[in-house]
Amino acid sequence: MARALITGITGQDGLYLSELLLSKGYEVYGLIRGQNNPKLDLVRETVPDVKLVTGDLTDLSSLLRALQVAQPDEVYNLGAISFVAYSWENATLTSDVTGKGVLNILEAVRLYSNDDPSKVRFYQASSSEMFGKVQEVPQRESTLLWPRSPYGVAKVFGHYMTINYRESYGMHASSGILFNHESPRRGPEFVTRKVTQAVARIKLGLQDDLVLGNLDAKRDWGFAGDYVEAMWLMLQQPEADDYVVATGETHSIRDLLDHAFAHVGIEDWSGYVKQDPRFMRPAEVELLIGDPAKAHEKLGWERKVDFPGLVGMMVENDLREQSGHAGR
Ligand code: NAP
Ligand code: F7E
Repeated sequence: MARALITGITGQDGLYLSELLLSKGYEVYGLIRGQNNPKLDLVRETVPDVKLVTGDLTDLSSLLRALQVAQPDEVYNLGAISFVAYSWENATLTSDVTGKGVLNILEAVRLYSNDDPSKVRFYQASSSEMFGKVQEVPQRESTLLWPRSPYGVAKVFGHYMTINYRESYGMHASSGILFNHESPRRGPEFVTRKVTQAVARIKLGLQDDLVLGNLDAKRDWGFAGDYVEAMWLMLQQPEADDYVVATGETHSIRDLLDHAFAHVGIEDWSGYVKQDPRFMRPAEVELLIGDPAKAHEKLGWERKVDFPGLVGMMVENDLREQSGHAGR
């Protein structure tokens, strides 16, 4: 039975990846941080077969201990401070966790493997935020990186550190440059979930309006359940490599609003949406659109859920969740 250790087990991707690996017969270990993590119950309910080990990406010896307990064949490093807007207010912490945390786990894997590069395969959760002020459209593996936030800068450090461990120690270390991926499990601080939750609440009469920042930014949005399959596929390849995972389509926040409101029968959302500079970013990533050709050709990866399907799935989920509140 293959064994995997996942950092970021309490997050959106950690839950989907756990489900995928369990369905393939893996023994799955999840790294969980904190003395009394508020998401512990969620993980236990969603993926009861995952075994939890305590640890933190900023604490190298806790990572070594977790590796000794899990004895993994594959390590998926999904743990990070992942909210871009928050990263300006907490730049040092973001650098420590999202950047230096990658070095800590790579070093822990190297020490645990006793310099045997065939012992553990490693996945790093890199991000399209590394492209930032994009230097090429669409963005591919070779596109010059130009990050625009402390989060993006920290991810660039982790990306190059992953490549460096592959080149220096022969480690099977792959970096997945994933574009935005969303789901009903997405945190409510991200724009897709903020919109679908608000649309459901407006439809149910629980909320009057929705306050957002920049409506003109464009993102390449896919479904998280599809993207974790690409992570797994990367670690099944004979050679480690870097891959863009994206849909190849881009949509503005306005398009997202069109689809989400239309799903509940509201064609003109202008009276419900307000803008506030509080939600504008000091440096915006205006346009992201990825070229997933390499992932298609080498991994055989294809997305299954399209943009209208994704938005519809999220609105339906939020209508179900919020109708509980409406009934009270
Ligand atoms: P998420 O829902 O925000 O989850 C982040 C996870 O990181 C949580 O489990 C969190 O645990 C954990 N974490 C935070 N600080 C940690 C620390 N000091 N030590 C160990 N774990 C820590 O993120 P996601 O959407 O699932 O994304 C997974 C990964 O992919 C992240 O690295 C993210 O940056 C990257 N990524 C995401 C996207 C996307 O669109 N979703 C795109 C590209 C890359 P707690 O519950 O303890 O806070
Ligand atoms: O913002 C705009 C905002 O916070 C998307 C993370 O998973 O994907 C995610 O990062 C866009 C930006 O995601 C609001 O200015 C407008 O242009 O949903 P987001 P993100 O910053 O793209 C990447 C790939 C990651 O790696 C990250 O970890 O939406 N926007 N108004 C808003 N965004 C938010 N959050 N809230 C608003 O009110």
